[in-house]
This record gives sequence, structure tokens and C-alpha cells, in this order.
Amino acid sequence: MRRVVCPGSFDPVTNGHLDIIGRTSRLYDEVVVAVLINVEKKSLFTVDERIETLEAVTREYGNVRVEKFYGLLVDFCKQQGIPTIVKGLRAVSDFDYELQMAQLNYRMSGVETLFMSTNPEYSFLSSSRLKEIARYGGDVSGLVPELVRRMLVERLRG
Ligand code: COD
Repeated sequence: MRRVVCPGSFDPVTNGHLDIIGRTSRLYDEVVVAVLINVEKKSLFTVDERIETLEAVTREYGNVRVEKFYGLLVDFCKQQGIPTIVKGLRAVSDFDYELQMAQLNYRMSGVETLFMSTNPEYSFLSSSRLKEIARYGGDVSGLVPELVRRMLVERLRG
């Protein structure tokens, strides 16, 4: 069985993330979406909220499982017995950071990282920009799943 990990913070999941997860799900038997528990970073949604949301919006793919992890991503991969990570690449700015991380992860564990180029339709999307737009009343329709749009409006605008 070919399995792969798609990691991230997903605070919240965007259509850019979903595009990568959906395309990856067509290439592998199972995709494990790994949500980082980051105690140092203040997040808008709790890890459990992010997991529930990811489960709801990836259900249609049929082969996606959502898990949380704490600590090193490669330790999670090893614990799950999964040798490959897939990450989305938006731009050169992502590449510098992601390349370093991929090389360190390989050096530490032998776990490989494969990069999938973003769909140009979503290349400008990031969770932090979306939160900023929603916080000031901007419309994020079409950039996140409808469920996430409603959650953002509720959380940020009361
Ligand atoms: N189009 C395509 N891909 C996208 C888009 C988009 N619009 N937006 C985001 N992505 C990709 C990102 O490139 C990333 O690969 C993934 O989706 C998740 O994005 P985010 O923003 O939710 O998540 P990040 O970048 O905060 O997540 C970082 C990790 C959790 C993967 C990373 O910090 C990690 O592995 N942490 C654990 C500690 C560790 O092992 N560190 C490594 C030491 S070398």
C-alpha cells in the first residue's frame, strides 16, 4: 500500500491545501494529513477544530486520514511507517525554506519530500492572508471551502 504524509498547520485549510491533498490522493492509496500541534504559535482554530474541518472537507476523496502530531515531522512519519512527504510549492520564496527542510528531514531520517507545484489559481493563497482578509470583513468565498468561510466569519467577526 502506497502511503504519504501531507503536513501543515492548516489554520485554517484553504483551497490551495485542498488542491494539493486532492491531487495527491489520486496518486497514492492513502494520504495522511498531519496537523502540527504548535504550542509556540497562537492559532485561530484549535487542533481539534482543524482536524474536524479537514475530515469534513476531504471526506469526498475517500482515502484521506487526518492525524495530529507534535515534535518532528519525520518522527511522525516513522511512527506511521510512511517514507514520503508531499508538500505544495507556491513560489521561489517557498522553495528556499522547503528545500532546507526537505534536506534536513532526509538527513535526519531518510524520509523523502516530494514537491507538487501549486495550481496557479491558488498560488497566492495562504492561511495567514485569508485570516487577515476575513478579520477586516473581506470576502474569502472561493478561496476556502464554504464551511471554513463560515467558521472564519463566526470566529473573527463575532
Ligand atoms: N498552494 C499549494 N500549496 C500550499 C498552499 C497553496 N496555496 N498553501 C500552503 N501550501 C502548502 C505549503 O507549502 C505547505 O507545504 C503545506 O501546504 C502546509 O501549509 P501550512 O501553511 O498550513 O503549514 P506550515 O507551512 O505552517 O507547516 C509547516 C510544517 C508543519 C510542515 C513544518 O513546520 C513542520 O514539519 N514542523 C514540525 C517540526 C519539524 O519537523 N521541523 C523540521 C525540522 S528540519
